[in-house]
Formats: sequence, C-alpha cells, structure tokens
Amino acid sequence: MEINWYPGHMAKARRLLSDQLRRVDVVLELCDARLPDSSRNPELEKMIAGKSRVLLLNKADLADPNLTAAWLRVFRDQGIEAAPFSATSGKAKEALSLIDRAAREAVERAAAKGMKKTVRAMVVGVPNVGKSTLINKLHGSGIARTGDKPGVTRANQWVNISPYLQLMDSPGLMWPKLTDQTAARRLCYIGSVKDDVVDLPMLTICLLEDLLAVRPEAACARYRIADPDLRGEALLEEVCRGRGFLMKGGVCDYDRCCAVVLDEFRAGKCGRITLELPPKRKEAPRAED
Ligand SMILES: Nc1nc2c(ncn2[C@@H]2O[C@H](COP(=O)(O)OP(=O)(O)OP(=O)(O)O)[C@@H](O)[C@H]2O)c(=O)[nH]1
Ligand SMILES: [Mg+2]
Repeated sequence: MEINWYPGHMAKARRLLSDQLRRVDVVLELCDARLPDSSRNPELEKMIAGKSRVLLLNKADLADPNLTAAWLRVFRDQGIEAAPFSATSGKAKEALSLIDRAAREAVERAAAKGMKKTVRAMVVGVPNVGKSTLINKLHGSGIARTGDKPGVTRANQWVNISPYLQLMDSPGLMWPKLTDQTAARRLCYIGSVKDDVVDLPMLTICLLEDLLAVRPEAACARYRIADPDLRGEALLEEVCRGRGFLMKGGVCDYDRCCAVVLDEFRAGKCGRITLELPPKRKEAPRAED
C-alpha cells in the first residue's frame, strides 16, 4: 500500500509559505500529541528554522499523558518551546501566554522604539491537526472553518484576535512525497490523509495490529478479539463478526467495519493512546565521570 496525497492547494500553500514566514513574528506549530514524530513535517521544520516558534502537542486529550510528558522533555532538550494542548477543551489563555512569551523579544524591540507592536503569528501543521479549531478557540467564535477531515482550510486567512495579536490560519501541509510509509500510515490513522487515496481494509488491519501491540487488552475488549495473535485479514474478519458488522447471509460488511474502527480510534474511543514512543534521552553525566 503506497500512500501519497499532495493536492494542488497544498502545493500552492507551500510555495507561499516562505514568503509569508518573513512577515510573521511567531510560528505556532501544531503536531498531534498521539504522533509527536510523524505529525511534524520535516519540510516545515526546515522552513521555520530561526523563527520564534512554539510547538503545541494538540489533541493531548486523546494521547497518553505520561508519554506526552516524556515527549515534552525530548523537545525541550532540543531547545524547542513545547506544550500540550487541546484546542477543543483547553483554555485559550494558556495558548495566548505561550504566544506572548514567544513574541516578547519582538514586542520589546518595538517598545524600545516607542511603538506598541501588533504581533503576527502563523499557525502551521499537517492537515486535520486542529489549526482552525485553535484559532476559533482563541477568537472565541467559529470564524475559521473546521471539520474532521483533512484539507478543510484551503487558503491562508488572517484573524484578528485582539488589536495587538493577529493569527494566520493556513492549509495543512503534507510532504510532496511520503518516503517513510510507516509515518504515512500513522498519518492516515489520525485523518491527515484523505481516506479516498488509501486502501481502507489494509489501513484498518494495520491500525488494529498497532492497537494490539500498544494496548492489547483494550483492543481485544473493544473489538471482541479472542486471539490477540491474530493478524491480517483474519483479524479484520474477527472484528467484523465480533462487532456484528454483517450483511445478509452473514457476509462481513468490511466497509462499515473499517469506517467504524477508524472513526473510533480518531475519536479516542479506545482510550488515550500515543502511537510513538519518545527516543531515549541521553543520561546526564554523573558527577564522578
Ligand atoms: N479531541 C480533540 N479534537 C480536536 C482537537 N483539536 C481539533 N480537534 C478536532 O479535529 C478536527 C480537525 O480540526 P481542524 O481545526 O479543522 O483541523 P485543521 O488543522 O484546521 O485541518 P486542515 O484545515 O484540514 O488542515 C475537528 O473535528 C476538530 O473538532 C483537540 O485538541 N482534541
Ligand atoms: Mg483548517
């Protein structure tokens, strides 16, 4: 299963990005807390290098809190200002104070010249990570269009949060070519790639196998899997029968089964799951070394 999805609006957004980056004071990068590695676009990382940046691990309400804490330590070790967030249930003022902190230098430079600066921040990240939801949270309205599918925002949009803060919503950006297909598969699980371009039964089997590896008890209970060693099509059939997704004559309704398994994972029905473990941190040298 080869996964690639790079529609025209993304190619255009990517072309515009470096130009727009010159005009912003802060980059607010969102990744998905369930996938802190694969949901960070390395192209973006290169493009925003040198900018004042805050990394929000969004959808933290769906991720394993212990692993989120471990990932935060990794990012902070790398010198990245990072924080967990939930654009749906978090507090706007927490995100606003992170932006304030990241913009402090620019604000102080302007103040030294006797000016009160309007901070401009750009919200970037892969599709469906919650960029527009975050902007709505900070604006206290539904000003940006949102939806539980990728590619909802198709063009840049400036939103005035206050007289001194403007945020730019931007279309989610994938990679022009997804070379790491494990990462690509995980991006499909979280809904960053359009379902239409993927072999859904294959994707669902992979997700069920990954869930069995990460949370065997929860996966077996939710999907009525008797044998946790089942793999491949046999696993999908077991789930189909276990959950009663059957058509006339007891034939498995695989379409329905795939849609439900993916939707349930995306909605956090299998519990708070992080699919990627943080790399091991380097131990601090001991005093006697
Ligand atoms: N549980 C949970 N859901 C969230 C969170 N943030 C966003 N969502 C949901 O994720 C879906 C996608 O949100 P959007 O804000 O449209 O995502 P986006 O990054 O703007 O997506 P594109 O415009 O397609 O790039 C919506 O259904 C939101 O309700 C969060 O922190 N937690
Ligand atoms: Mg959007």
